[in-house]
Amino acid sequence: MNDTMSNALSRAAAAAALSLGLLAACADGGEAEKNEDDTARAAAAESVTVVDAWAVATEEGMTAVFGVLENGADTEARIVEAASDLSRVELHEVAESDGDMVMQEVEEGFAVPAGGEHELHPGGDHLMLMELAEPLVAGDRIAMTLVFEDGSELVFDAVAKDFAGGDEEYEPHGDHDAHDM
Ligand SMILES: [Cu+2]
Repeated sequence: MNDTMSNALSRAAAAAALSLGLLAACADGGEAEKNEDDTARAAAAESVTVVDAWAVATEEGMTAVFGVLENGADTEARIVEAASDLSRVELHEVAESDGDMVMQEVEEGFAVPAGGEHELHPGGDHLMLMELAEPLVAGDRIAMTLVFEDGSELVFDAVAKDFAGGDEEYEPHGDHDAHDM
C-alpha cells in the first residue's frame, strides 16, 4: 500500500466514523431525552390539581394554606417544597408532642397517592407561610407554587378567609431535634 492510498483510506475511515458518531448522537440525545422529560412532567405537576385552596386571614405573623390535592396519574406525586408570593413556605404536619398538638416541618414532603388525594386541612397537614410581610385580608388571593420531587412545579391561587379555630401551637424550629421526630 502506498502513502497516497493509505491516506485516502484513513480519510474515508475518519469520515465514516464521524458520520456514524453524529447519527448516534442524534438518536440518543435528541428524541429519547426529550420524551423522558415530557413523561416526568406529566407524572407530577401536570397530573395534580388543587381544589378549594384557601388561607387563614391574619393580621401578622404566619398563616396556613389548605385545600385538596388530587392526583390523576397512576403514579404517586410527592411535593417536596412550596413557595408563595408573600413569604417563605414550609410543609407542615400536626403531631402530638407531650400531650399537646404541635406543628412541625415534614421533611419527606406530602405524598399524593396515585389516582387519589391528599387533604390539607386545619389540624392536619398544611402549607405554612412564615413571617408575613403584610396583613392577609379575607378575599385576598395568594399565588402559591408547589414543587414536586421530579422538579416540576404547579402554581395555584389560594383565597384568604376568616377562620377561628385550630388550637395547635407552632413549635419553633429550635425545638425540633429535642423531640427526635
Ligand atoms: Cu404550620
